[in-house]
Amino acid sequence: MRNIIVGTAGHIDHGKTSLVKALTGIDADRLEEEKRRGITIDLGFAHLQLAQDLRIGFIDVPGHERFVRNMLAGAAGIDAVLFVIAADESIKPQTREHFEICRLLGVKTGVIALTKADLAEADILDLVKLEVDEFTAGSFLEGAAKVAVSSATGAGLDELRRELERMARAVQEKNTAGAFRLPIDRSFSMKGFGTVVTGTMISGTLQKEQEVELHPTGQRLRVRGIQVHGGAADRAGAGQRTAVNLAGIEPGEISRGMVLTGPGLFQSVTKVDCRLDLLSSASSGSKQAMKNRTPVHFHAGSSEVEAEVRFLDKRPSLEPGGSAWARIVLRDPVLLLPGDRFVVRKFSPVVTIGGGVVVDIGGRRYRAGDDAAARLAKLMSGDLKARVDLMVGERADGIAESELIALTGEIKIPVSEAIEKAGKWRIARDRASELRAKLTAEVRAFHKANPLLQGVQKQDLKGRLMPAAATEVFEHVLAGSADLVSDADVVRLKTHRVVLKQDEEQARASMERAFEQAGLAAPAVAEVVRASGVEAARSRTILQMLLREGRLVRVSEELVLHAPVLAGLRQSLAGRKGERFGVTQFKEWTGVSRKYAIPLLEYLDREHLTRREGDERVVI
Ligand SMILES: Nc1nc2c(ncn2[C@@H]2O[C@H](COP(=O)(O)OP(=O)(O)O)[C@@H](O)[C@H]2O)c(=O)[nH]1
Ligand SMILES: [Mg+2]
Repeated sequence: MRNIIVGTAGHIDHGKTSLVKALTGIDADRLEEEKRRGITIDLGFAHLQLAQDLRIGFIDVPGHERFVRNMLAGAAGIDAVLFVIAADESIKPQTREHFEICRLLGVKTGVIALTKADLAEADILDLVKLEVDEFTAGSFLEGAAKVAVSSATGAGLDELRRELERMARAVQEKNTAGAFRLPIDRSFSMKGFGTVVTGTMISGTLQKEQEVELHPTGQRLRVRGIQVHGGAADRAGAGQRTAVNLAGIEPGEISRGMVLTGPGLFQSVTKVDCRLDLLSSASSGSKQAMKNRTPVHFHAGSSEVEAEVRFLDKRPSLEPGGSAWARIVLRDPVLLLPGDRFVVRKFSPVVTIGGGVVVDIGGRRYRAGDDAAARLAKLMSGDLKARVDLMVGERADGIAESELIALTGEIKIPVSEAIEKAGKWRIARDRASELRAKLTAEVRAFHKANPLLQGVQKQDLKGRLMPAAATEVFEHVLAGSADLVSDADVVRLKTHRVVLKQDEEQARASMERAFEQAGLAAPAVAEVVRASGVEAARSRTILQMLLREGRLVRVSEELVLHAPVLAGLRQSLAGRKGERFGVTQFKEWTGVSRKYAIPLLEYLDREHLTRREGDERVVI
């Protein structure tokens, strides 16, 4: 099933609502006040099954200049426009304003309905057609079908349906495979259901019972039920008008402009870097250049928020008809993603003056000398891979995949030659190489300063060169090094061997001999260090080496034994399996004093060679 959203547009009283009713049988003026006053105030909705595999959802918008903000909330989600111009009135102010809004929002196609054809003579109709051609020349509506219709007589409706179908089959559908996103345009309470919100699903799919996140509040909510174009459904997809019954929230807590997404993916932002286009003075009626820090009303999706425009290309102002790179600072956070279109309106009088496309939501802090314009131009024109490459390249310690998803709005982050994958992180290949070179240099310097040590403690190394990096990234960079190896917590050069100088070799031999000759009645460590023949620091390092290599074994804080001596003790115990003995007996067997016997026995217990049972022990 193809689902296409078509919005009406055009001046008030030109017959938009009547035409939607004539096409669908549905009166989109749903409010009591609308019916009483006979004008559209807020968005209305209708749908039309044009063919078995093609459904159009209509969003009927108000034409009155006072309700353009409501029109904007609906127009943001449309795929195509049903552009309404009354044959007896031709082009009027909101014809122009709605047309400009459609352009700014990036609407790509449409059908032009010349309504109230029953009220216009043939020659007038021809004149209007000429005016419309001139008006739409060079725009997305150039060459669009123009159909003269009358909702009063039904004339032209069949042709209009055919043109709508042709257009709906040609237009690109919304992406159901993308990240789920539903800008909310209504929230109300329904008897027996509770809170219901509606909106045009602009991307992805939604399942019943799924968890969703409400933006900008961040609340996690459960989808209790779904309706698509008025009928209950288990799921809804991009391009469908969707009503969602939400558990766990009051309707008053939700308002137009909020957005539902999948949980934990995105964040609302207050800083939006964008390409801003100002309308020409002819189409905006505004002859003034826009100054830096101009306050505006910012409209995107179904949201509207006060904002301030700050130029990023160092210009003092922007002339009507011009374009600039700008950061728009929003008074309240809004869920926006790159590629989203927006419209800005002036404060007073409130008229549409421009709009554009969101390029970056990262809120990067540009420094003096940064070329923000060049960076944004790259982000705007690049494909996803190029954009990801740029974003990863900007992070010295790499960037989490989840952040790339949040910054791009894309669930599948592509891999590229320029990037290394480090678990759930990405880091630029160049940067990883640079870090590896730095790590190698650091470890080499360490070896030079500490020739008797095996290597650098891993945590020290990270602290020195990649203090803010995720462990995953550090480990990845380390593992990818051709020169470094890490044994447990120590990192060393692959080529590093501890080489002793002659006096150190002698000290090593004499220390080992001291322990060997003393047997179980081992000498005090401090005494051996002192008698080694080299100064204490080196001597202690040599002792560490002997321990690390297993030539010596630390039995307790004070007691270090020569390994073969300890092996001998193990062997003699092996011949006494099952025997019970006391401390006195152990002293007799081994010939050591109590001072040695106690730590030795505790060591044997720990090693599971003996088991303590009251005052006695059993050889296991
Ligand atoms: N004669 C005639 N009147 C129409 C036609 N379409 C709409 N109208 C009338 O024009 C007025 C405005 O129509 P409406 O659909 O509310 O205009 P909207 O403001 O663009 O939605 C209403 O009184 C309609 O009855 C038409 O094709 N022929
Ligand atoms: Mg209307």
